[in-house]
Amino acid sequence: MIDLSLSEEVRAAQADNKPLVALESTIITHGMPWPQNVEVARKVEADVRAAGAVPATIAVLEGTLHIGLESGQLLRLGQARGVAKLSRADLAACLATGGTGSTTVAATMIAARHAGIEVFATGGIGGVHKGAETTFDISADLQELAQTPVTVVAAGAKAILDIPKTLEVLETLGVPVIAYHQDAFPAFWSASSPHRAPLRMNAPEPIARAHRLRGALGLPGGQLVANPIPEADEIPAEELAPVIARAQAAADRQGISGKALTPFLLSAIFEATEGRSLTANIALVRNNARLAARIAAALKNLDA
Ligand code: PSU
Ligand code: MN
Repeated sequence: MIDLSLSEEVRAAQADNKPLVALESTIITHGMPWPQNVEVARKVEADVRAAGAVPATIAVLEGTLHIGLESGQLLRLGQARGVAKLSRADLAACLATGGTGSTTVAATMIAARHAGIEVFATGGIGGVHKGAETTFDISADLQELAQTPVTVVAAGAKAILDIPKTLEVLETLGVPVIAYHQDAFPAFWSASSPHRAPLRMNAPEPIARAHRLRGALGLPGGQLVANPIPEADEIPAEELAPVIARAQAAADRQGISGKALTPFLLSAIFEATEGRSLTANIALVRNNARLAARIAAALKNLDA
C-alpha cells in the first residue's frame, strides 16, 4: 500500500543487521539555507557512518516514502522550493496525492518506526512556543514522542520555545527526558539552561537498555535524549535572548503562525547573528548524529 523506497545503503544495512540512524529532512528544507543545508546533510550522514551506523535520511518524493536518500535525491530536495513540511497530520495525505515533502521530527519518527529504525538524530525538537497560552502553538513532535517508540537525540528544545512549558508537557505525556552527561536541560544553541532535566545518563548503553525496557513494559512512545552542544560551539544564552525576543516580536507583528513560525524564527536569528546561529546549529546536529549512532550500536549489542 505504501509506496516505499529504501536507499541501497539502507537495504544492505537491514540485510546485514547493522545499526541504523534515521535523519529528518525538514532541517534541510526549512531549517537551513541552501547550499549549507545539503553540505550539512552530507556531513551528518558521514558522521553517522564514522560512528559505526548507517544513516537513513527520510523524505517524501513525489508520493514515495524514502528511507535513505541517494546523493542526487538529497541534492534535489535541498534545492527545491515550496516543499511541504510534513508532520503526523499530513504525511499520509502527501503520499496519497503524490506530493513532495520533508519530514519533521514527528513524521520522521513515524517513518522510522515503519522501517524498523529505533534511533533518530535531529537538531532540536519542536515544543511549546512562547505565548502558547494564547496561540495554543504546541508542536506535534511532543505527542509523537508519547506514542511512537523511537529514541530521539536532540540538543534539547530550540531556545525559541518556552522551555519550562515544553518540559511540563513532556512530563504530562510520560516522555522520558534524558540529559546526556549533565544535569541541565540543554537549550539548543547553548549547552545549558536554568532548567534541570528529569533524568540524566552518561553513556549510550543505559539509554539503549531503557529503550528496550520501555518496550518490555508495553509502554508506547519514545525517549528524548537531550545532548548538549559542545561548549566550544555554543552561543551563550544571555547573548541570544534579546535576538530571540526581537525575532519573536517580528513574528507577532507579521502574524506568522502555524508551520511557518519555526522556520521564520530560525531564519530571523540566522540573519541577526550573521550566521553564527547556523554554525552552532551545524555543530549540534553533528554531535547528535554521533551519539545516535552509538545508541543504535548499543541496541544491536543488547540483541546479540
Ligand atoms: N532541528 C533543527 N532545525 C529544524 C528542525 C529541527 O535544527 O528546522 C525542525 C524539525 O523538523 C522539527 C520542526 O520537527 O523544526 C518543528 O516544527 P514545529 O515547531 O512547526 O512543530
Ligand atoms: Mn507549531
